[in-house]
Amino acid sequence: MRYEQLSGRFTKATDIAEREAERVADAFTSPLHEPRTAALLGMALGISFTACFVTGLLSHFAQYEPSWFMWPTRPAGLYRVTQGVHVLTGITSIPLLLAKLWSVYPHFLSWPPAQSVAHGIERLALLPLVGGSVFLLFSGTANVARWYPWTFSFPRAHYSAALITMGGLIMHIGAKWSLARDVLKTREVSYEDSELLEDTHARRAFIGGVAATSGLLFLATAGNTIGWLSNISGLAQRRPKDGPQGIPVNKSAFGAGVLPILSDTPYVLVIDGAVETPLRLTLDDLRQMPQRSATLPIACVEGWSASAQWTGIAIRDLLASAGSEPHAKATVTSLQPKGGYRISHLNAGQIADADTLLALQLNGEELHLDHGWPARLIGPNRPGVMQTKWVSHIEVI
Ligand code: HEM
Ligand code: HEM
Ligand SMILES: Nc1nc2c(c(=O)[nH]1)N[C@H]1C(S)=C(S)[C@@H](COP(=O)(O)O)O[C@H]1N2
Ligand SMILES: [Mo]
Repeated sequence: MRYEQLSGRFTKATDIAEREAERVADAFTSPLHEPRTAALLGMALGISFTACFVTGLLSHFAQYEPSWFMWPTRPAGLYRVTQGVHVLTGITSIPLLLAKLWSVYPHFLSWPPAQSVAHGIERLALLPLVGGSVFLLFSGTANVARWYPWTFSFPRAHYSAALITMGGLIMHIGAKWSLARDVLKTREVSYEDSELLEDTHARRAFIGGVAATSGLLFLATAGNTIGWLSNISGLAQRRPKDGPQGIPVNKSAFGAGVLPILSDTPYVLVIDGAVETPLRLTLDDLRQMPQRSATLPIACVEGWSASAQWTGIAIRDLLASAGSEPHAKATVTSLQPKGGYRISHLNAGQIADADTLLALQLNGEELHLDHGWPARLIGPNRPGVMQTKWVSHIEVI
């Protein structure tokens, strides 16, 4: 009844949408299951998933640079912002997705599942959309909580799921756009009709509750990267000031297995590859070279970040002293014997930037072992995973 009053005002909704609406009207005894609720939550999800997708793609390109693209070094804090936004929009989407699925679940019970070929295709696209959304939010949350209940490569699976989900989302928007527009532009409050007014209040309370839950999740996680929120951010996995020398530690020297190596063999840095004179430099050699300081954040892919002052030798000076070409690239390797993060790459722009450092000091002190003593890479606008610690080898390409 109520539903018919509303749907009577649809003028531009497609036939399918209208028939579908009539057919399931009986199942929808609550205003929370009406298309207006689904459309409002859908709009919010459309915005948050697009923000997640764009920032996720940036993270992908920063780490796996295609040949036609060079990830820039400026602004120095860009990745800190984009990856912080990625994790925060992802986490705040969880209540939106749950509410949306709850709002539309009577559709899942409708029979037959499709009324026409077009409707069947539209509904098939829900599989990648819903499956992909659940997978993205689950795998992302587990990853930042450092719980890895899988054996596949997280970035690869998460990346593929993002492409599949966005494909499904585009089809879904195509299918629901006109219905969403119609229900959202209808004036919903009718002061003459008390039943309709009650529904409006119920829906507003529901949407308000979902928004408040998302807001709480935001506050509970944003302290990962916003220092003054860290005291109330109960779910933040890292606090910007917690850790040796005031910076969190991702992988400790013990965990990386570098302690025996550092204590058994004297440290040397090897610079070779496309250079005129391969170099072997001791820690004293490095300390005697011209030093430079820069204030740069560590911005982890997991969304936490913290800024510090780093002092060391500009990579470009280091490579120039070995006689490398100005537009070279380089591969940087850690003493760490195994693990995915022991190697990282520097593109030509990163080498050219004077603030890309082989750092020996953090906030005015010799690096802590856990922050990569004796020498670590730190550069502007680089994802944390690429700020390699315990650097022992630079190969110029
Ligand atoms: C992650 C994003 C989204 C997910 C997972 C999602 C999921 C769903 C599902 C499963 C349905 C039920 C469809 C059926 O069974 O036939 C649905 C319906 C709907 N969605 Fe979305 N949706 C999303 C985003 C959007 C967006 C961006 C819009 C805005 C255009 C939107 C508007 C709608 C509308 C209007 C309905 C129809 C509700 C009804 O007839 O009761 N959705 N959505
Ligand atoms: C709770 C939600 C989410 C969290 C916590 C999360 C977390 C993460 C993390 C930690 C990474 C870095 C992976 C790495 O390089 O090791 C990542 C990458 C990425 N995310 Fe998410 N994510 C979430 C939701 C989403 C959603 C909804 C999308 C797309 C719509 C998405 C798309 C991507 C993409 C494309 C990447 C790049 C993967 C790559 O490096 O190849 N994420 N995400
Ligand atoms: N050799 C090595 N370097 C590494 C890592 C690692 O596991 N091994 N972790 C990286 C990651 S994921 C981050 S976020 C930064 C964190 O630096 P920090 O521990 O000094 O804060 O170090 C990076 N450098
Ligand atoms: Mo990281």
